[in-house]
Amino acid sequence: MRLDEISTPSRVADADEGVSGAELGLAARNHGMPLEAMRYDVTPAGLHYLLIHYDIPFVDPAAWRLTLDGLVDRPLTIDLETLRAMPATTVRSTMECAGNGRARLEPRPVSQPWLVEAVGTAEWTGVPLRDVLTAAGVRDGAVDVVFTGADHGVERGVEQDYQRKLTVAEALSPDVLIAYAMNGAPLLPQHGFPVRLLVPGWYGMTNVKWLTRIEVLDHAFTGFQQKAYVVRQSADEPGEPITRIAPRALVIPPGFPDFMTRGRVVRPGPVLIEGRAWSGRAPVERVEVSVDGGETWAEAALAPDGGHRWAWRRWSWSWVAEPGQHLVTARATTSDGEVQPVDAPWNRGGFANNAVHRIPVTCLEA
Ligand SMILES: Nc1nc2c(c(=O)[nH]1)N[C@H]1C(S)=C(S)[C@@H](COP(=O)(O)O)O[C@H]1N2
Ligand SMILES: [Mo]
Repeated sequence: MRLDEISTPSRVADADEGVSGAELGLAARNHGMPLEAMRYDVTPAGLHYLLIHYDIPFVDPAAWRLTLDGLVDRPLTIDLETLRAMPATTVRSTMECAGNGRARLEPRPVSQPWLVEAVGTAEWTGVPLRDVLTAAGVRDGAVDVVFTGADHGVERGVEQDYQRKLTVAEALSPDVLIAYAMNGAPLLPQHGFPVRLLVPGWYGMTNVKWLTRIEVLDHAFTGFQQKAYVVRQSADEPGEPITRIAPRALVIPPGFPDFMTRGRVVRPGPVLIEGRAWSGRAPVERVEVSVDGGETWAEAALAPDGGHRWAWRRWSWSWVAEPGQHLVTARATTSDGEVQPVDAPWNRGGFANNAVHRIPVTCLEA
C-alpha cells in the first residue's frame, strides 16, 4: 500500500452530492463558533472555532524547545521558561479560517465543510517575533521565514509536518507574536499548546500551532500548505496566494431557533439586529442591514474599535418586525470601499467566501 492510495486528491462535489461521512468526521473534530457567541467582545476559549489538519500533538512543556536557525548570525534554542521571561505583548485579534463559507459554494469543494462559523476573537499574549528574529540577527539575502508545527500527517498523498511561511518583511511586522497565552491562560492543546504563531489580520492557516522551528531561508518557500491555500479555478493553475482576511459582517441569529432546522422565530415588534464585522485588509467603516434579502439597506450603528485594530467590531440596528417571512442580511464595507459580494466568488479550494450572511426569519402573528 502506498500513501497516495489512502490519501485522496482534492475534488469538487457532484451537483446533488450531500456532505460525506469523511466531511462529517472533519466537521465533528473542527467545530465552529456558535454565532450567539458574537455577544462576547473576546470569545471564551472553548467557543473559539478550531481547525486541525492532522492530530493534536501531545507536547511535554518541559521538553519543548523552539529552534530559530537558517540564515541568521546566532541560531537560538529557546525553552518555555525563557520565552515567558521575555518582554511580552497582548493583541486582541479576530481569526478566521480561509475555508469559512466553503460549504455554501456551488459546486462545493470537498473539505472541511464550514458554513460561516469558522471565526473567533481572542487576546493573544506572547513575544513579538521581531524581537526574537532581531536577537538572532537575520542575515542579508534572507527571503522567507518558515514556521513548522509539531503535527504530522498526509494530505493529497504528501506526507508532511504542518509548515507555512511569511516573507522577512511580513515576519518583522510588530504585531506578529510567538504566542503562549490565549485570553490570559496557557494555550489549550487544541489551540497550539505550548506556543503558536499569531499573525493578526491574516487568515487562520498562517497562525502555525505547536510551533517548534523557525527557519530563515535565502529562497522562496514552496511547501505543501503554501501551494494549497491559493485562489484558483482549476487544480492545474498555481493560483493567487491567500493572505489577509476579506471584510465580513455576521449577524447574531435573532429570536429563538427551531431545533432541527435552526430556522429563526421572532414575535412582532422591536427586534435588535446585531453582530460583528471585521477585516484583515482596510478597516471596516460601515455595516448595512437588510430584512428583505438585500433589496433595501439601512445603516447599522458601528461601535468604535476601542484601539483593537485587529478585532471585530460590534454593530446593531433596531428592527420592528411584522408577521411573515423575512431574510435578514448584513454587509460590511471597508475604508478602501471594498464591499462584501452578494454572490459567492467561486474557487476550487473554497477559500475566502465572504458573501453576505443571510438568515431567514419567521415573524409569528401577534
Ligand atoms: N501546526 C498547525 N497549525 C495550524 C493548523 C494545523 O493544522 N496545524 N491549522 C491552521 C488553520 S487552517 C487555522 S484556520 C488555524 C485555526 O486556529 P484555531 O484552531 O486556534 O482556531 O490554525 C492554523 N494553524
Ligand atoms: Mo483554516
